This record gives sequence, C-alpha cells and structure tokens, in this order.
Amino acid sequence: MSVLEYVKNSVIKGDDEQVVKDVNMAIDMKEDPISIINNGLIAGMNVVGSRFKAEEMFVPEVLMSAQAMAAGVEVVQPLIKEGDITNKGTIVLGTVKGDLHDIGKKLVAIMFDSNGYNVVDIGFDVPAEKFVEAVKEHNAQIVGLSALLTTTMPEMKTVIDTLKGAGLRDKVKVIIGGAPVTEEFSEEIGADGYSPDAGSATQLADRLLA
Ligand code: B12
Repeated sequence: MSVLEYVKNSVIKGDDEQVVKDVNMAIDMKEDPISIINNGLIAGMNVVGSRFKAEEMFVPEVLMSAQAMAAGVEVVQPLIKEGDITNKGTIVLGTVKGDLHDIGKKLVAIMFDSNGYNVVDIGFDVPAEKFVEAVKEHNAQIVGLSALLTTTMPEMKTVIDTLKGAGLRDKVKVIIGGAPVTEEFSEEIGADGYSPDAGSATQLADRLLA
C-alpha cells in the first residue's frame, strides 16, 4: 500500500492522530503536498461521501473524518505557501446561508492564500448581506461562494442579486463552486465563473482579473 493510501484510509477511519502521522510520513517520503491533499485527504473524503450516501456511514463518523482531514490539511498547508508572492487581490470567501459544509471552501482558501491572494474567509452559513458587507469592508475584487447542497445553491443567486442591489456587482467578480454546482448553473445565475476544484479556482481568478 502506498503512503497516500495510508493517509486516505486514516481519513476514512476518522483517526486524526493517525492522519497527522501518515501525512508527516508522506512529507518525509517527498510526496508532493498538493498530491497529498488530492490523492490522500480528498480521496479519503470522497470514499466517506459515497459511504454516507449509501447510508453505510452516518453524520458523527463523517464529522470525525472531516476533522481528520482538516488535521491533515493543517500539516500540509505551510508547505504549499510559496513565500512572499505579490498580492494579486482580495477574495472574500464563504459558504452560503443554510449550508454548513466548509471543508472544500477551506481548501479553496488555502490555494488562494498560497497563490498570492489576500483571503478573507467569512465562514459558513453566511447570509447574502454579510458577503456584501465584507466586499465593502475589504474592498475585494473577487467573491467566492461555496454550496454543497442542492437546496442552498439558489442562495448563490441571492448573493449576486444582493450585490447588484448594493451597486457592487460591476466591481467584483463572482466565482462559485461546490460538488453540486455546474458551469451551466453558473451561467444561469450570472456568476463570472465556476471551478470544479480548489487548484483550478485560482487560475480562474487570475484569468478574470487579467
Ligand atoms: C463532510 C460532509 C458533511 C459534514 C460537513 C462538515 C464540514 N465541516 O464541512 C456534515 C456531517 C456536517 C454534513 C451535513 C449534511 N450533509 Co453533507 N456531506 C459531506 C460530504 C461527505 C463531503 C463534503 C466534503 O467536504 N468534500 C470534500 C471537499 C474537499 O470537496 P468539496 O466540498 O466538493 O470542495 C471542492 C470543490 O467542490 C471545490 N469548491 C468548493 N467550494 C468552492 C467554492 C468556490 C468559489 C470554488 C471556485 C470551488 C469550490 O473545491 C473544493 C476542493 O477541490 C458530502 C459528500 C460529497 N460527495 O460531497 C456530503 C453531502 C454534501 N451532504 C449531504 C447532505 C444531504 C447533508 C445533510 C442534509 C445531512 C443530514 N441529513 O443532516 C447535512 C446538511 C447540513 C447543512 N445544513 O449544511 C449531501 C447533499 C445532497 C444534495 N444533493 O444536496 C451530500 C452530497 C452527501 C450525499 N450524497 O447524500 N455533511
């Protein structure tokens, strides 16, 4: 079994201490930090997702896996920071109202941070008005919205409408993501872009601001 498979299995088991040990072992073995996230930590969370759907795993166990994954991400995070890169702009990031999923959003935050953006993470279950306030307060160029539930996806449109109402829509780019979100949905609600993962999200932002 490869070291990344150990990482993956420890996430599935929800064993945070073991995840930290496995991730450190992967780092010692010179595994690429991004690969540790994608092929170890996220790979484990994907299995958890399928088991949750199949009702083979339940909320408390899923939460333990989520915490184990977060513990692993914390260990890898300093390694993907590329030092003092010039500030490319400010992004306000949050998970929309009614939605408590924040693991993916945190990864997006890490990728933006390590790619030279100033990240303002305003958390999860965030009402539209709070996004608008944060954009004003931090003079953000980008707003990133995350939603993991089909029932909270429409809230992304509410944020866009609220930005319009506040006269800010032309001043910020809105990017959206989360497992149920699609390119078509992004076009439908008038977002500026959609990205399926944290890695390509920063490239999308670079393009939008160019
Ligand atoms: C972990 C998890 C939870 C945890 C969340 C813990 C936490 N702190 O986040 C807990 C247990 C709390 C939870 C609760 C619920 N969950 Co849940 N959960 C998941 C699970 C298993 C994994 C999600 C995850 O973290 N994935 C790993 C991360 C890395 O991936 P990601 O979030 O997709 O993010 C990546 C991309 O999408 C993208 N991205 C994400 N955000 C953004 C933002 C931007 C701007 C961009 C550009 C990109 C981007 O980049 C990320 C990194 O590459 C998913 C299953 C799944 N397959 O997604 C179900 C899932 C999302 N949950 C689901 C459900 C139903 C629920 C509950 C309603 C269950 C219940 N009955 O209570 C509640 C709802 C709570 C609420 N109000 O939000 C369903 C949703 C079904 C649907 N179609 O709406 C899913 C799909 C499971 C399923 N198949 O049934 N859940």
